[in-house]
Amino acid sequence: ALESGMLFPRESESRQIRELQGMWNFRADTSFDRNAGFKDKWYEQRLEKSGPVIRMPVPSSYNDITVEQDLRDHVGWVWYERDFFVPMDWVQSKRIVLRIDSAHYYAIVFVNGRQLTEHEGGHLPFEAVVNDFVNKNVQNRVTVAVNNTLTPHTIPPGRVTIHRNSSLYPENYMVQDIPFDFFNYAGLHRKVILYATPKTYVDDITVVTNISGTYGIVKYNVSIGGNAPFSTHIAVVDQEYRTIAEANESDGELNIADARLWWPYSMRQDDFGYMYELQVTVNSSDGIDVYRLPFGIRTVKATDTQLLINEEPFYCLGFGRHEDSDIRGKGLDLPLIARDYNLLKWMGSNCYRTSHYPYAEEILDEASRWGIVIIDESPAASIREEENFNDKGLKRHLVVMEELVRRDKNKPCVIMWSIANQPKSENPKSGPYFKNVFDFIRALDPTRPLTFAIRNLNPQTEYVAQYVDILSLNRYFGWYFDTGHTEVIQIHLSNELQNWYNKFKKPIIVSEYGADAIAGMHMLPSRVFTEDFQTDFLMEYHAVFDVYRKMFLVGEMIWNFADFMTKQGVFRVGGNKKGILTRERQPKDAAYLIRYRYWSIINGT
Ligand code: GCB
Repeated sequence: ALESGMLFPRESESRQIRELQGMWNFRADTSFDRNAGFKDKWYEQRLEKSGPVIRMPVPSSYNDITVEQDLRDHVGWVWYERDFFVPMDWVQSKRIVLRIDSAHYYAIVFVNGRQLTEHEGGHLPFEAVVNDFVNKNVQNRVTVAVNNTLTPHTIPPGRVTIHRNSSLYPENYMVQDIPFDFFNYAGLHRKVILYATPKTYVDDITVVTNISGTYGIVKYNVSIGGNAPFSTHIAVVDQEYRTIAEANESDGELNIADARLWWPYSMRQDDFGYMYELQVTVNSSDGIDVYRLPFGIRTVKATDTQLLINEEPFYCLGFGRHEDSDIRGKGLDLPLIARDYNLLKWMGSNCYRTSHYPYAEEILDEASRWGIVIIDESPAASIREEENFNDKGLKRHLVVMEELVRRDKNKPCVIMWSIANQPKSENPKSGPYFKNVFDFIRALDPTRPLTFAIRNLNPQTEYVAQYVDILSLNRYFGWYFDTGHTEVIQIHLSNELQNWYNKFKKPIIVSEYGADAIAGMHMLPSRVFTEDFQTDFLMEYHAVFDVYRKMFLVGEMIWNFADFMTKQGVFRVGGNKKGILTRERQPKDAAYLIRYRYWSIINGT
């Protein structure tokens, strides 16, 4: 089990934050064995003493910042470094933490030349206390080595091939093969933060809510870190800053009279995304620590035909998405986040899946406020090879699930966990492997339904679907099958929905369906890759959805919200073009179709 909490750093009267964003020094290790940085101890002195450095913005992927193909396609370690200062009063009395919100894929962190911590896996945060590492009166140096290498036992899996045939390839020629359809962007993708708390502090909070009549029931558990004896005070505060319930126990239940529930905006256009705060105060000889956790009161349940939020049926009008944009790759970008939510709302989308990895907390916290529902997916994309299904990979998968639940458990927008995308679930080995993952996550969080995105077309040879609460099907009739033939989509899709429902008797979300369209390309009658075809294609699916959403279909998600970058390949013209928006977030024709459809369904017209 994980040793501590991972509360999102929030400022309060007892907590201070210094963000270490900006231009860092950067050097890719292009040495023959990709190991010069460790052999020559680049972290022991300034990085520029080791050789030439360039300037690199944090947060951002490093791949598309320069004009060098070598850096875009680099495999192995890169090194980041910058100076920072620690406020004097922090050094005297505070617990000082260095936190990295995402470093893809493997990271080792040094402070003033000494190793502070290491972490495996992008997309999820890690942190360490730095009090014993920092200097009081002079500047400090943080050095982060990040390695993007994926193996058959990383989550997600991948493989590095070294070509040995020196008559065809340069010596030690390395390429990274990735089995998933998005570019393996790397680097310090999200914030690097230095923050301070009292030495006895709020370490973790878990909130689980329920509804009884007009009451909201708030079960909470607080864990405290540090050594001093302490007392706690818990308060539920509403959006007008009124305290509406209080307690002194660190573990308990509070009843909220006339509770305002957290609703998706599509279900309550006048009262959505309502957030309370659990204000936790710890009082000890180390001082007072205050942490305010935003939460919402809501329930989620799957029946055998429906997905219920607050006991009312919810229908997902959504998308698969990516953290992806021009230049910054997967780098956190607030203007982009805001633009995306404005576009989602413009189209009437009430829901999306964080395909194919956990998104930044800044993104999810906006979803909670916008009343948009999230299916929170793990980074386990494309576990498809024989050698992925073994104990090493499984162990890693469980750690990732635990880190994901620890980070996102209190977010009201998250209504479901997606354990994986498109594993080879027709391989008998996937059965026991995934049973482990499902059992594990159900024990961690019994309050949310579970799913994974299914590529297998045959429910008769399916080994994992039996463990889910909701079936998520990724389907490409008319695109990867019967390419260009929109006229067969309806037959294929209805058969498919019936077959899967009949076998498993569980609600279904079509979690992917979509067609590439090059923005601006038109042909009538339509052909693949035109905007016309994308629109025709979607309409065929919608005709079927409109029949089954009155039965057991609980959601539809277009692949994809926006065009995104992939590895190079003969099927990918400058990336995957299945977006109904361009990568620059401007609409293709299909966006207007979706806007009309989603809002008509929301408004019941
Ligand atoms: C899928 C994958 C997604 C791909 C998509 C496609 O099934 O889940 O990652 O991008 O198909 O466009 O091929």
